[in-house]
Amino acid sequence: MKLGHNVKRTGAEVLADMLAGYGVTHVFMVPAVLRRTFAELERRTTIARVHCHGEKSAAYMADGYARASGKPGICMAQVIGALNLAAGLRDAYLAHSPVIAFTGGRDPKTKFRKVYQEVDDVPAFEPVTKMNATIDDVARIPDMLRQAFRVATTGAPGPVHLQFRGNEGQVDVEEAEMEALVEAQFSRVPPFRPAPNAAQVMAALDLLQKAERPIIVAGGGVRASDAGRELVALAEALQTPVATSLNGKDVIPGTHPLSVGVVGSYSRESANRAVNRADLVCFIGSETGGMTTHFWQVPAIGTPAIQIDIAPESLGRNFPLQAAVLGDAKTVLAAMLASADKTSTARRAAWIKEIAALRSDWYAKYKADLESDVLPIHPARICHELTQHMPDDAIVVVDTGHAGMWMGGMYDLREPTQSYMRSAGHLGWAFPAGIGAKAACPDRPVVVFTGDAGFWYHIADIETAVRWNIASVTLVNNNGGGNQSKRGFDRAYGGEQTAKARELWTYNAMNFAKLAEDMGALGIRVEKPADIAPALAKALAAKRPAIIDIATDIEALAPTAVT
Ligand SMILES: Cc1ncc(C[n+]2csc(CCOP(=O)(O)OP(=O)(O)O)c2C)c(N)n1
Ligand SMILES: [Mg+2]
Repeated sequence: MKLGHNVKRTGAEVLADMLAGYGVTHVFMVPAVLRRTFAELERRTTIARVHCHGEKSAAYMADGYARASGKPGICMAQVIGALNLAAGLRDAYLAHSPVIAFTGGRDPKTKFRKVYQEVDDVPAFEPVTKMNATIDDVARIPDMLRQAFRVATTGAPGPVHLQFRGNEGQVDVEEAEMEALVEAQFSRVPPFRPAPNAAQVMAALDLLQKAERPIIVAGGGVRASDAGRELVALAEALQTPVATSLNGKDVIPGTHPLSVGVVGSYSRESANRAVNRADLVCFIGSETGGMTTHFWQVPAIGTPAIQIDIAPESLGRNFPLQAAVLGDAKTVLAAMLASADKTSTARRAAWIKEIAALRSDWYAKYKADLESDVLPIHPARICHELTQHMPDDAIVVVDTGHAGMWMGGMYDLREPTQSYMRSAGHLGWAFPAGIGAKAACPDRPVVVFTGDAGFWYHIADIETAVRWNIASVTLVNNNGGGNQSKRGFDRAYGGEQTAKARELWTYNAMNFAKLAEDMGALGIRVEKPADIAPALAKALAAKRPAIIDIATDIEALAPTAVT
C-alpha cells in the first residue's frame, strides 16, 4: 500500500511488522515497554520476546545476537530501566556491534513535573550510540526505525537508541497512515562493500611486496566484513604473517602457520614479538587502539605502517601512514590478491623462518601450563582442552579480565568455520552474550568462557536460558575470586598485599554446577583436567543450557604482555 490510502494503523502493528520484515527473530527486554507492540508481535510474528533479569543483560544478549549473526540485536527497557540498558550498550559501542535499543521516555504534557521514575535519559545514550533519537509522533516510527537499521549496520557498525514517547513508549498505541516499509539490505552487516581506489590498493600492495618483514594486524573490521578467507589467501600469496586484535581473533585459525596470535595487551608473546620485529605493519579493520597496540608500544609509533579501513576517520589516527586504503575489507583484500606478485615472497623467506620459530618458542615456553595436570586445574589447560575439543562450527564467547587473557593468548581456533567473540572490557558480558549468540544461531554450538566474578553478574539469567531453552554451554573458570586483581593490589600495597586485602577480590566458595541444577540447567562440576573434554561433550550433547563449573587455582596468573 502506498501512502495516501487513508488506512490508519497503530504504531504497534507497524513496528511488529517491520521487525519481522527485517528478519528479527528475538528481542531481549525487561517489561514493561511497548506493551501493545508485544501483543502485536505475538499476533503477527514468530519473534521470541525474551524477557530477562536485567536491562544490562538484555543489552548484552542483543549484542551477542548481533555479533554472532551480523543482524542487529534488539533490546528494550521502560523509562526506569533505560540507564541500565545504556550501560549495557557500552560494550557494543566499543566493539562496533549493531545493537538497537528501544526505551520508553517522557511525555511533553508532563515533563519537568516530577513524573514518577522519570529523568532525562537521552544524554546518557549519547556516548554509547552512533544515533540517539526520540520518536514523539507515531507517524515517525517507520522512517526512524529504517534509519536505526541503516545507522547500526553501515560503515563501522554500532548501537542506536530510539526513545519512544511515554514512560512505556505508549505512543505505539496511537494511529496514523503508515507504511511498514523495510529496506532488507540493512538487515545485516555489511549492507555495502565500498570498493577501494585502485591507486591506493597498488600503493599498499607495493609496500607489502617490497617489505622484508611485513606483518598484518587484522581487527574486528575484518570479522564484520566476513573477510577471513580473503585475508588468509592474501597472507599466503605474499607470505606475510598475521596477528589479530582480540576482536578479530577468528579471522585466521590460530593453527595456521602464518598466524602469530593475538597482539597487544591481552595477547600472545609470539604476536607481540613478531609485530615489534616487523619493518612494515598493515592494519586492516583495526582501530589501532590501546588494547591492540599495548598502548602504542606494539608496534612503536613511527614503525612504517599502512592501513585499510571502511571508516575514513580511522585512517592514520594513531600511526603515521605510508599508504591508506578506504574500503570494505573483503573487497580491498580481494583486489590486492588479484594484483599480488607472488614472486616477491622470496624476499621474506628468512622472516617466515623467524615466524615459525616464534610460534614454536611460544608453545615450548607454555607447554607445561597448557598440558598441566596440577590440581586445582591450571586455566591454560582448560584453553588447551578447548582448542582440541571445540566443535568445528562452534561460537566461542569470552569474558574480559583473566578470561580474555587466558583465552586470547592460550586458545586456538582450528577452523575458519569456528567463531570467537569477546567482551570489549565489561566483566559479566559473556554469559548473557552467549545466550544471545545461541538465540541467533541455534544450530551452532555456543561455548562461553568466563571467570567466576564475571559469571556472578548475570547469574539470574540461567533461569532465562532455561525458560527459553537457549542451550548455550558456559564454562566457569572458578577460582573463588577475581584474581586478575591480584597483581594490582600487590602493587597498591607496595609489594605484596596483606592477607586482609584479599577481602577486596575473593568470594565465598561456590559450586555453580549445583546452583545451575537448582535453576533447571545441566550442571557439571569438574575438578580434574581429564574431565574437561568429557564434560564439554556431555554439555553440548544435552541440548539444554549447561554450566560447567571448573575448580581452578586462585594463584594462577595469566602472562602479561611483552613489549
Ligand atoms: C564492569 C567491570 N567492572 C570491573 C572490571 C575490572 N575487572 C577486570 S577483571 C576483574 C576480576 C575478574 O574475575 P573473574 O571473572 O573471576 O576472573 P579471574 O581473574 O578470577 O580469572 C575485574 C573486577 C571490569 N573489567 N568490568
Ligand atoms: Mg575468578
